[in-house]
Amino acid sequence: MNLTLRTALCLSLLMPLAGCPQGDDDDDSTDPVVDPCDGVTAVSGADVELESVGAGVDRPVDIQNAGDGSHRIFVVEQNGRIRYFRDGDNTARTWLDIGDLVTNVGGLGDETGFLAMAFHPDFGTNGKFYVHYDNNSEDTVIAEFTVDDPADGEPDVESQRIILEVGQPASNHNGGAIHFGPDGYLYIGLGDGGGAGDTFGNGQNPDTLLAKILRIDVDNPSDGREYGIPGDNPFIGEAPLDETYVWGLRNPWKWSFDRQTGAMWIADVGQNQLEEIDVASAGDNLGWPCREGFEAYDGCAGDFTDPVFEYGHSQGVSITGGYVYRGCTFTDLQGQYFFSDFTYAPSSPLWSITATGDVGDVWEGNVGILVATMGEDERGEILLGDYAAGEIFRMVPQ
Ligand SMILES: [Ca+2]
Repeated sequence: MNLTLRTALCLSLLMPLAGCPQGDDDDDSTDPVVDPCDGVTAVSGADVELESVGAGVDRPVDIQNAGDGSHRIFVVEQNGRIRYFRDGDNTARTWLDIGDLVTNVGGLGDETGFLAMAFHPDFGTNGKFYVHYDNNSEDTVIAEFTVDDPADGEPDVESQRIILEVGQPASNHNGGAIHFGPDGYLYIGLGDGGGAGDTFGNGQNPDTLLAKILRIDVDNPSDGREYGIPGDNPFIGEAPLDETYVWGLRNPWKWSFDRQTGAMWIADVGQNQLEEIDVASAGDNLGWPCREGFEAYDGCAGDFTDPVFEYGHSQGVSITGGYVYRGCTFTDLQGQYFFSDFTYAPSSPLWSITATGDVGDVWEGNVGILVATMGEDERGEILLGDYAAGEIFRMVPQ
């Protein structure tokens, strides 16, 4: 399971080092009381290996932290539960079970079920978190739950407030990850609805919530909806749907924000040939199905934003997007985007690229597990979930 560090990454000036490994160059006026890197030994030039956080979870498809200082690691199980590991304790505990609300998941490769969760930025005080699942009709649901005692309690299933429902024409390409941005808005990634080659014509259709990253305000419902529209969303007054933030996606199973820069990194799962990584901004059209990766797919025309990276199906089959490393431990991995692919062959990859898609001086390793999701702990250390074995791992120095 050990990986080989090929060479250390020299950071460009565009991606300054996170403050935490050095510990003294943050803006003190906005620092939390406790430095999250206190007690962590930073290393440079170390090889990476994976260390088990805990096992005994079933089909992990999302890994999140609550950002509340508890250092708990929460795991979404595809069949409808949220489990968690307490800091330093490898016992998987059940936190929420919404299996009755979530469609029954079939065999390997089934894209339905409980897909993702996101903690409200004020979870520590308001106990609110958000989930993305496919209901018993296999339609998309985004819902809010509340736990009365965020530090120690368990949420009540009855606390559900459904925020958004979107009809799904097929069982695949349901999207996945949801995250709060640094602006406090909730972003939701949805796929093109399914089939193959954009069967339902949603990729370039501005009049559907599918095939997009949506941006909504869950704290201020308005206009008869369970959410509000941020006033600076890019298509207000232009496109039919004010929720649209980025469009032209095929299936953004995993995407994330760089916790330092706020950049949006999207891993868009490909059709039969190419997997792509995009760094997207408000209003970007990523081109599906006119384009896939840097190449023409349907060949239709438009004003499209190119990805930063693509790879072919000789190297993987379905990209599992990850996170830009901003942890406390590896000083020389700062700013690298780590990702994987849902396959064992030709390897079970853990790869990284730089912010500009450079693969010259980055990690490339075979971790030997089936990675459907990655995550970050509260310190920004990168986590990986083994879908097949139900175990969660952390990247640590060898
Ligand atoms: Ca679908």
